[in-house]
Formats: sequence, structure tokens, C-alpha cells
Amino acid sequence: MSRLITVSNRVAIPRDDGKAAGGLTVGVMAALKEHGGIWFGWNGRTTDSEPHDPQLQTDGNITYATINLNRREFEAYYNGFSNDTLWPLFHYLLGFFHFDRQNFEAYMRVNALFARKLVPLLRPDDIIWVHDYHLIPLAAELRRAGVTQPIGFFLHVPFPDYDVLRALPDHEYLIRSLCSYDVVGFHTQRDLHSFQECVTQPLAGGHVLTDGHVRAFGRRLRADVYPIGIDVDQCAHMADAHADDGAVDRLRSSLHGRRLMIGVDRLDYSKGLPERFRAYERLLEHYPGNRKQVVLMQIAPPTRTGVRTYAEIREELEGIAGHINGRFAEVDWVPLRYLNKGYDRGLLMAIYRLARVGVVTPVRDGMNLVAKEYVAAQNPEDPGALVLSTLAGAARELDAAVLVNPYDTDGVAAGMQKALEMPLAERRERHDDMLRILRRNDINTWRTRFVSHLQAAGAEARAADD
Ligand code: ADQ
Repeated sequence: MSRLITVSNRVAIPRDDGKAAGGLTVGVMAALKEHGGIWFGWNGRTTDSEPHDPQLQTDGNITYATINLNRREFEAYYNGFSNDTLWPLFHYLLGFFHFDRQNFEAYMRVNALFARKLVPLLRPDDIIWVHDYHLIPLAAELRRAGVTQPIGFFLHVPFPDYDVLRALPDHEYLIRSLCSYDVVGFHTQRDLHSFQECVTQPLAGGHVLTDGHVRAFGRRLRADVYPIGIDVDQCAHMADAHADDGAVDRLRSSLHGRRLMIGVDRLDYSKGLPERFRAYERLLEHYPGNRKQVVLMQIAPPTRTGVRTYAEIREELEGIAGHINGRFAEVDWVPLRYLNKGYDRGLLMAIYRLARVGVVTPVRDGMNLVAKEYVAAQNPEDPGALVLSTLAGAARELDAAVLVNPYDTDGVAAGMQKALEMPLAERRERHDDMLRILRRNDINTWRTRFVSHLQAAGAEARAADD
């Protein structure tokens, strides 16, 4: 069997503290365990010197190969081009979009560096799976170095329409780079459609073939939809196992029977947090029966603190949270609890279960795993209701949630009210529907389908050579 080489900006080396990994790590680790192989990427450290050769750490059939990055290169590649240019662009948020040619050049250099450091570790029958927008040019760099093994790419964020993408001066380079892969995967049909629209523009001159493959820049590749899922049983099990932890008990008793609404997001402007806070204020205004009866707890650990817009959003949120609490709080009730830190996944799942309403209202999201985790963590006999943005990829699957437009303050407030009042029978029915979808399309379906398509691409290429 071929070894699997996964490449991502950061490598999640399992910790010895027994804490559960989440999201993408679960899928990547399962794929690596099945096939054996290497997880290659940045080790999280920056230095003033040039990067060393990969440090190798082996655990069973998996080797973690990590490199450090030069501080200035990292700043320009990661905080600059990846997170201040591509992230807002791909989320259709052009108001946050900045372009700086020096950052773009650093992005290309770091991708070339990744390729140089990875090539010596490769074997002829490996298959390579690259993750996310930080590494779009990696396949082209590997091809330039003579790599002929199948290379797949999965984009964890949305792929924008051509009219948005072309705000980027070098958008043709990105489209051409994506066409160096053999398999390119997206979360939703909508993202795939945008990609097909881009490759068929005159500047790319590509075609969508009758079998759904794309031919462009002299290559044939598979572009397809692979909605990421979760480990449903792991979430449910953790919610059960941690239900009586001290912290969960303290949270429960602090509520005094009030209904809990929960939001869990990285502190990021794409997650629609100011809009959510304003909708909650509107809920308390328009539906005053909720005063002293409901608590919204928003967990939002800061991320990408090196990017200025992330500091700004944090300041804005602190202002709105203070305003809401100042306006509505009573001596024995604080309507909004705003927590700026990360939590252990087990505790998080138990908190989801305690919450009557999950609020997931990004202004744009590739998928959004919190929405899925919230559903999986519920008690099926008495599940909470999910309020979900139509602009999250997850809404394509979880259409039994209370769907809202995050920009519509009154509409989100009405959605929150509907979720708070939803009768048990309706909550159960909607929860059953969503759980069925989560089980059918879980994290294992996601990774096995992608890897099998990558293997098929390798077999096709070998057949063509014979
Ligand atoms: P993210 O933008 O990070 O992921 P999301 O899909 O919600 O968004 O995943 C976040 C993960 O982090 C979840 O597993 C959640 O439980 C965890 N998490 C969030 N806050 C936490 C906290 N305070 N403490 C502990 N854990 C916390 C990107 C894309 C998404 C896409 C994923 C996977 O932006 O659209 O769904 O990748 O492809």
C-alpha cells in the first residue's frame, strides 16, 4: 500500500496529556494510521536564521516531519498573504482584504521551501495530500522539482466566485497552481462551481469534461466535493463522560434553571460575532420575556493575533459585550458571558449538551464543525436546537437547523426565539434528521473518499505511462 504524505501549515503532533484532538486532526490522523506515512509542516517556531532540515519524530507507522520558519518570512507568508489577503478574499470579505506584493513573494518562497524540504523524504509510490490555502502553490513547486506522484489538495475555506477572486492581482497564478494537483477538493457544490467558473475563464482556458474532471493548463484533474464531517460517536461519548465534571456542574448551578445559549468560535471576523451579539441584544429588546431567563455564553479564543484586523474585532466585541451587559444586567443576572479562551474538547462537548440553543452564525464559513459538534453532543431524548447561518457550508447539509441570515439582525433574533421556544417533539425530529446526515457523512467518509480518489489518480497515471 502507498504511504500517505499529508502536508499542512501546522503539524498537530499528538500530546501525551490524553486530551482529544478535534476537527481535521482526527481525519488526518486516521488516514495516516491506516496508510502509514508522514505529516509534514511547520513546527510552530520562528527563528532569525534560515530553516533547518526537517526534524523527524516517529510514532508507530507515522513520522512527523517539521521545520521552523524564518521570523520575517513567516510574518509575510502567514500573517500577511495567507491571513490578510487570501483568508478575507476567500470569505468574500473584501472590506478586510489587503494586498502587498512582498507578502505574496514570501508566500511563494515559503511554498518553494516546503517543497525543497519535503522532496528528499518522498518515495516513488507515495501519495501526497496537501491542506488549505496556505499551500496552494505547493504542487506546482513539487512538480518543478520532478515529483510525479499523485498530489491532492483540500481547501478548508470557501472558494470564491471569479468576480471576487479577480480582486487579487495574481489570481491567474492561483488558478494555474491549483491545476497542478490531481485531485482538488471543496466542502460544497457551491465552491466547486466557483472553481469550475474560474478555470473556464479565457485566461485559464480550461474545460469541465463530461466525466466532471477539469482539463486546464495541459493537465487533467479531478475537482470534487468532500464535505468534512466529525466523529459523531466521539463527540456524543465525550458529552456523556464529562457531563458531571466540576466545571460543568458549576456552570449548571450558576444558571439557576435559566436556558443557556452557546456560541463557540475562534475570534475571527468571518464568524459573525458582532452581528450575533447585536442579534442577541435585539432578542432581549423584542422578546423581553427572555430577560433574566436566558444566558448567552460566547467562547471565543483569540487567534492570528499578529494580524491587525483581529485585534480590532476583539476590541469591537468587548465594546458590544460591555454595552449589552450594561444595558440589561441585573444584580442577579448577566445576559452575556464572553470568554476569551480555549477549552478542553471534553468540557466543550458537555457544555454543548447543557445548552438549549447552539448559535452558529458566521458571515461566511467553509463548513463549520462547531455546528456539527453541537448536534452530535446533544441528548437525543431532549436535544437542543441549532441556529445556523445560511452562509456556512454546514447549512447545505443541516437544513433541519433554524436557518438564518447573519446580516439580518431581526431575523437572527427571531431565529433565536424560535429555537428557545421550540417544543420537544420538533427538537427531536430536527435533531434526528441532522444526526442521520452527520452519521452518513462523517470524518471517515470524508478522508477515505478523498484518499481513494487520490489513489485512483495514481493508478490512472501509471496506466497512461504503460
Ligand atoms: P475553523 O475556522 O477553525 O476551521 P470550525 O470548523 O468551526 O472553524 O472548527 C473549529 C474547531 O475548533 C472545532 O472543532 C471546535 O470545537 C474547536 N474550537 C473552537 N473554539 C474552541 C475553544 N474555545 N476551545 C476548544 N476548541 C475550540 C476551518 C474552516 C471551517 C472548516 C474547518 C474544517 O474555517 O469552515 O469547517 O476548517 O475544514
